[in-house]
Amino acid sequence: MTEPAPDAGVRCMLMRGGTSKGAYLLADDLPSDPAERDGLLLRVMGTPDPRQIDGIGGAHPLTSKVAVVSRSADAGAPGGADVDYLFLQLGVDEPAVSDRQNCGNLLAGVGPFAVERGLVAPGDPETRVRVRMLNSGSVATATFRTPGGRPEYAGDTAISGVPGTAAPILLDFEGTAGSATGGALLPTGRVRDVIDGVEVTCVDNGMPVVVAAASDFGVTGEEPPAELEDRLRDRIQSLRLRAGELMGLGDVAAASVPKTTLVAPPRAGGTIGTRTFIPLRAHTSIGVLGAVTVATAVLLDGAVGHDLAELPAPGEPMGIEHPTGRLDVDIRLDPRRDGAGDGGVPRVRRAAIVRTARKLFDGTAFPRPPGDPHGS
Ligand code: NQM
Repeated sequence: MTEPAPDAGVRCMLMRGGTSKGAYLLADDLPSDPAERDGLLLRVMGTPDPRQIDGIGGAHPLTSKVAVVSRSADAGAPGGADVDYLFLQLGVDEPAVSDRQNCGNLLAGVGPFAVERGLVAPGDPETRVRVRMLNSGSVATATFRTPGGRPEYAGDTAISGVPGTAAPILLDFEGTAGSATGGALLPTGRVRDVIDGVEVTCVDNGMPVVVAAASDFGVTGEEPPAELEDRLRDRIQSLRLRAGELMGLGDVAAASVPKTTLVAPPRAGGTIGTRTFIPLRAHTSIGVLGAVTVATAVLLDGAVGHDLAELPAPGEPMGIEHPTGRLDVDIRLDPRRDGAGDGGVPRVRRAAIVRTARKLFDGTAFPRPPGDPHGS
């Protein structure tokens, strides 16, 4: 579309997706030029400003997110997708927009949003939507309730980090290995590396993550996120800058990836304890694909975290403990191995997770005017 008049506003739905919150927009309602689009979105969110007081952002990376959705060109074709989903991570106090990562939490809202906007025909009582995650090219199938052809948000599924309950949304991922790192589950080619004297596993099964033991940072891994953020910021930054190079991501100083997850033995009956940095703010829970990736890592012989984990019985989900509870991930690895590395890397056969999402507001978002000295 052509750039709207500055005060015209843009059609926008605010949704909670999993444990995140973001603005969902149709690609057709946005400028087609990426720089114009990003400038508009920054002004809608109220970035840059630590409080995002003049926009709809929630003053944290987990609430400064955008989903741009459109009908897929190959909708209806065998192996095609129904809708394309571009995830954009917007900075809070920095005027940054990054498309270098997926977001499995916002993904939870994409299916219902696509039905709300008429991009896909709903089923009754449920709808399956194949979503192409444009950030990585991989596809996820979302299955959710649509009784009478309308998305149902109320339900009795609880997810840690969100008060109350809502309707379940099953997310089934395909082809997540090496999402941002050229297709390799272990992008450095090794199951362990040493960075700044600390043993790490650099892994990408949907999200590039550096996995390290909390004990190697002098913490238990049970500390509140804000405390870890203050104590470890400089060490985490140094670690991820070097890891970014080793993972083939180049200079990641201004990028939102790789994330870092400190792992510790589980304390609440789960598989592994985690504290995650995105990339420097501490996550209040853990990202969806972040959790899928960490779960995959701890299944690998020799990976950091493998010896700390209490692995579930075959067929049972893995419980990834985090600061506000636990996220269950169903991961199946194929015992056939391919690629180089320490003994070869198993293939990922299945990764699935249950989330919830909720429509919060639908209407018109009014951006700050362009040319604002604080905006872009
Ligand atoms: O890992 C946070 C989130 C995320 C991303 C982040 C996510 C994922 O919790 O799939 O969902 O890692 O920046 O929304």
